[in-house]
Amino acid sequence: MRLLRHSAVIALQDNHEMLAQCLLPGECPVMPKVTIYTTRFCPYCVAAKRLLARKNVAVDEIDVGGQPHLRQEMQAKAGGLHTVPQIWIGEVHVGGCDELYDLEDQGRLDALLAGEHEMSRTKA
Ligand SMILES: N[C@@H](CCC(=O)N[C@@H](CS)C(=O)NCC(=O)O)C(=O)O
Repeated sequence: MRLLRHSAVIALQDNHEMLAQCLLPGECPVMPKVTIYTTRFCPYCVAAKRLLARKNVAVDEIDVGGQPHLRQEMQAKAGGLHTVPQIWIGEVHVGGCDELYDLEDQGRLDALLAGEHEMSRTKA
């Protein structure tokens, strides 16, 4: 739904290249890139990805399993948090799965995904 709305705006600009970019994760010039650090067999990761998929959000997924340098990168970005998932919407660090669902329950997730964020936080 949201993707269609953005696509329509871009199509109105008669810029097919931009429209094509919107179909690739993290390439849309309108919607913020969503990054999620995960491991396999992580139920919280599955639940977080399920919510984002339900909203037709393409994600840039970084599997840190067996990749200590990627887990370190995640931890450094997340202010020391080590659990997966860790989720960013654009520059905004959402936190983990629980925080993502909290945003949804508060009715704030869609705005954040649309790039209309008032939020700036690093959640413990
Ligand atoms: N409250 C967290 C819980 C996340 C969590 O416990 N994830 C597990 C994997 S499913 C984890 O990272 N455990 C510790 C570890 O692997 O270092 C959230 O909602 O994301």
